[in-house]
Amino acid sequence: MRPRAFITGITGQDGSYLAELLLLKGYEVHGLIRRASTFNTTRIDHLYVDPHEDEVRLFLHYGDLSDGARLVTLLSQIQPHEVYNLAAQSHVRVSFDEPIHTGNTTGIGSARLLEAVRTIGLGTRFYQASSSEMFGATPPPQSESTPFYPRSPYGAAKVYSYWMTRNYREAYGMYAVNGILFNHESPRRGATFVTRKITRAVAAIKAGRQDELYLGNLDAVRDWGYAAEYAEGMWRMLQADTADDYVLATGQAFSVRDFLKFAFEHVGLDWRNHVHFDERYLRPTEVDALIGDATKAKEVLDWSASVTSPELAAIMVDADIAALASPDGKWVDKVTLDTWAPSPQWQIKS
Ligand code: NDP
Ligand code: GDR
Repeated sequence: MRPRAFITGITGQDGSYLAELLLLKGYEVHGLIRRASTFNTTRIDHLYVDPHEDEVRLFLHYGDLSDGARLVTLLSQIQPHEVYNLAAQSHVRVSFDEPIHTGNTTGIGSARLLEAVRTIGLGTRFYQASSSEMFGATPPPQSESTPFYPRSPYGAAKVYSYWMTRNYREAYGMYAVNGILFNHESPRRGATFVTRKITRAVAAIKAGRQDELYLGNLDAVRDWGYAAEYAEGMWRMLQADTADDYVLATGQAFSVRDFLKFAFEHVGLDWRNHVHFDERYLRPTEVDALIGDATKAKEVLDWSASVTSPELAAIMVDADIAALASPDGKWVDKVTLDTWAPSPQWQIKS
């Protein structure tokens, strides 16, 4: 029987790569989308097939993590084998402006979905998009056994979802796992996260359309990986014999300043001629350094990251230059899984 997956957050960066990957693996994919007055499906438009055609395997359903009844109805109809909970208010800085909304979506939204999975009672496997932000102020390296010390409403909401996922596993015997993912980026990354903000600016500056870029804290250290590779790690977590929690990370640490250097130098520019400080991009409490130890994922899932920040910056700058040159502005990178194991090789196709 064809495996069926349900993805919340399918219109986001990770949801789009995961949908692509699961379709490549032969799944029937169902995604939750929010009704909006403008189209919000740009990242998955290239996967969409008119429902009147034959061989349709991607289905989109309106809904929202704030509406628990809708989640029960949908899961009852779809009867998925796997549920991936990727939906969230995912911006750390914005979570200080909207702490209640963030708690309701990023925190309690997960509880609503867990409860819906439990209610339909079909043994569905559940993946929770947990985050390195849960470690917050705890110094690196961070692994599955590192204590949490969240530094934002977003981080606190993710800690709640992490423990709810573990509790459903322990209380009800559900196959429910936390993927504790460190920062992962791509040409599909939201434009207000720092890497994409930088690479879009580099493309615009190179094209002569922009001259300045305003940023906050350049000293923050992150472990930036490539989102397409992380989607495979999520899937592998749900294929393991027993449910467990895993860190996915590259183990490589770079500062925002390093990433600036990689991105600007890729097109022969000096970032110091273009970047200015703006305090509006500072956070009330910052997370200074996140560097992951993904040994367990390597040992149990045979997953490891191959792309680190210097290469990632080049991939993203090249993609933003291509996007700027595209006539309709609808350019989306397309990824194909050519050879994954044992060493992951992904190809970007324009
Ligand atoms: P994005 O911000 O790109 O995508 C978030 C998705 O959630 C979008 O599809 C968005 O829909 C959807 N969404 C937001 N609120 C709701 C809601 N109330 N109901 C239903 N859907 C909603 O995030 P990423 O793809 O980068 O991340 C995926 C998940 O992984 C998130 O949970 C994030 O917190 C987590 N994570 C991300 C990491 C990263 O580095 N990218 C690292 C660790 C964890 P819409 O398109 O309509 O806005
Ligand atoms: P982060 O990602 O907070 O780690 O959360 P983000 O790219 O927003 O910030 C990374 C670091 O860069 C510093 N910074 C800036 N950040 C933004 N957005 N804009 C700026 O202008 C800027 N200048 C400096 C930040 O202070 C921070 O230290 C991401 C999200 O995807 C979360 O959902 C996910 O859980 C974590 O990664 C792991």
